[in-house]
Amino acid sequence: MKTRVLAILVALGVLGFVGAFVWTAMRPPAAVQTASDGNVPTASVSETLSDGRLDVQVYATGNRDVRMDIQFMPDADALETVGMSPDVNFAMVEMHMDGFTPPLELAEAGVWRVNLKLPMAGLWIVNVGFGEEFAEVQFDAP
Ligand SMILES: [Cu+2]
Repeated sequence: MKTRVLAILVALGVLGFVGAFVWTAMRPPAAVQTASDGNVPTASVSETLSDGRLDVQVYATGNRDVRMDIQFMPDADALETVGMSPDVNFAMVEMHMDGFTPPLELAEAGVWRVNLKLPMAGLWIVNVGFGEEFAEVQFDAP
């Protein structure tokens, strides 16, 4: 009698164990967020400069295409940066290759956008700032 109860318990245990595996295999996969869909930044950086706060988001959307959003929120007493566009420079990491400055598109006051195709896929570094002060972020561009 005791053996039979034990056998049933073992059988139930095995059933639960197998069931958990089957459930894992069959349930719908969790949504995977990838940087390449253009909604989640590939890289971003926020820097507090002496005149305000600078936020940069880089979206490497594949095929060497890159979009970059820049926001600058000047402090109330900002003097230097009023009406200025940030300086932007792209360069490759660990490569002796000339950097370049892409054209900036002014979306609204303090908001700029960059759209470009990089000359090469790989690890890039971008500087965004005003004069001596800048934010720097690295990203991998497929
Ligand atoms: Cu290169």
